[in-house]
Amino acid sequence: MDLASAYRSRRVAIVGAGNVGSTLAQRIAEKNLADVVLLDVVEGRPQGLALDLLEASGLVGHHRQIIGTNDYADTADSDIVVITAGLPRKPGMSRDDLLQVNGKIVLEVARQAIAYSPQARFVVVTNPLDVMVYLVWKATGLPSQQVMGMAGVLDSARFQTFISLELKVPPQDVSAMVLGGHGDLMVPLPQYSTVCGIPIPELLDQATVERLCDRTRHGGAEIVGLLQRGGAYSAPSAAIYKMVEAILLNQSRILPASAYLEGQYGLQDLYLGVPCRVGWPGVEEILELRLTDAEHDLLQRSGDFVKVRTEQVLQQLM
Ligand code: TXD
Repeated sequence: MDLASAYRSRRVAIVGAGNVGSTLAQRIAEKNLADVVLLDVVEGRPQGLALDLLEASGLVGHHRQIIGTNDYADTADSDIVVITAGLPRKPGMSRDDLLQVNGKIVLEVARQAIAYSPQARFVVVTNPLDVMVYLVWKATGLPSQQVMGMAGVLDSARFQTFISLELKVPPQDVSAMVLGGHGDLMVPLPQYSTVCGIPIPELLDQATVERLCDRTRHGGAEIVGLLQRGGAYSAPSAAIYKMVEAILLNQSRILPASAYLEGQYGLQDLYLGVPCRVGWPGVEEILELRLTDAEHDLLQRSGDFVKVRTEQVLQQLM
């Protein structure tokens, strides 16, 4: 690497300047993590959002470049491409209703973005998440470790919140783990979810644990139902930020991410939420936890569900 590129600012391209994308741009700039390029198909929207964010920079005290654009050439040489482009769920819609329409969008986005940033790491956010990550991996032709999906960090943060509310302890004292596909079949893991190291089944009765797991599984729908227009974006953008930071700062953090499985957990050739070590290479390692038979079965069901849909959309779109 030459000196100029070693010292150039880190750059994150965010494709999809909607609620999640624009909130993520704000978090990245305000925490001084990287320069941001915000891209959308809608003309004026990313430019307007970028200018608005830039005009706040003196007030909040950062010096990051924020560009809004409709042109992929402006995303050139990004270190990370985050894909949030697509349509969100409407009330009553499942994440899978979005399969076809968002599949076409993420394929197009991935093909354009990789042409300008061939070395980038890709973090996919668009729903239905695990299937979309697979499409992006295929479309970019990158090694699978450089392409991952964000969902588990958000689902775990929701579980963490519900545990903290139930036990009246600060959320920072709670560490929660949720695996599986980003959908109703996700697999919260109570015995790997702790308060200062104490597994929650030691602190809560089984019915309460089950209630919190259930609320976590439907955490996205709960917000969609309340908002009526659009979905969650504050916690999602904070969760993406955590992954982007882990990659850019090469933190080797253990985070649940949608990663490509080649036999781990007995699953093959699909993207699914599992605990990963995340750093500059992307997914450095997949951790295989010991699961109960019931959890193992749930993870298999979640994997089967994702795999069928992945194969279906691959046939239709590729
Ligand atoms: O945990 C997770 N993975 C998720 C996923 C958490 C929250 C949101 N989740 C999904 O992310 C959600 O179901 C959607 O599929 C995406 C984006 O959610 P957001 O709430 O930000 O949706 P918006 O506000 O509708 O923004 C989508 C933007 C919007 O500005 C469109 O104009 C743009 O995407 N869009 C495109 N940009 C570029 N290129 C193309 N082709 C395109 N099509 C739409």
